Amino acid sequence: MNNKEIVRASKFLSLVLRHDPARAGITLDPQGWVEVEELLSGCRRAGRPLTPEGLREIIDTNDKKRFALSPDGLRVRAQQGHSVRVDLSLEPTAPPDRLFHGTVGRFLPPIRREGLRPMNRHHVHLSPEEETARKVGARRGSPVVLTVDSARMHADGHEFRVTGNGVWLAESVPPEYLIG
Ligand code: HQG
Repeated sequence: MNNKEIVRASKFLSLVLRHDPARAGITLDPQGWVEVEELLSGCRRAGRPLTPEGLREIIDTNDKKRFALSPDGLRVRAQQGHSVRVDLSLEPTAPPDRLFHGTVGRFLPPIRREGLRPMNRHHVHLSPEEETARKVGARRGSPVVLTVDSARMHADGHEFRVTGNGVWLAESVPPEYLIG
């Protein structure tokens, strides 16, 4: 596949593995997994055919490692970003002292008021590097990076989890933990 085809197929996979499995006529198990064969036949039925090699290429080359194969190689899931309810079985983990969230200026008034909320996802997404957060914010306009005092949040009993591709998740970030 060329780069354009890979990006296009990867977007379709994000859609079915995170948000709308019915689009490919598949169902995800409670942990978000689907059999590779079921996914590939679903993609074919949906008019978006994908070979096993193509799927492998997407999993291996994806810039954010969005998808993961099960250890036995038979199942695949999205590593994060779901809007359908899934239990990724991630253990609470102590975060780095600071985490970053990228957003845009127009969201700042409600964020300052009520903190960061998961909106349509299940968690607030945070990153350990400022640069990554800047890119996340830039998807929506001129980016604003917020710094989260994750050390203090954690000390106060808030749980953090980290996905297989290094995204830190929190249920919310109350406004008092936003610095700067
Ligand atoms: C904002 C992509 C108003 C929040 C990225 C964000 C990321 C509030 C938007 C991942 C708010 C939600 C997640 C509040 C938060 N009032 N707005 N109280 N609290 N917001 O897309 O973090 O490419 O659900 O700042 O790279 O932008 O999909 O979250 O702007 O890792 O793999 O509400 O998605 O990854 O937007 O992005 P999103 P996000 P993938």
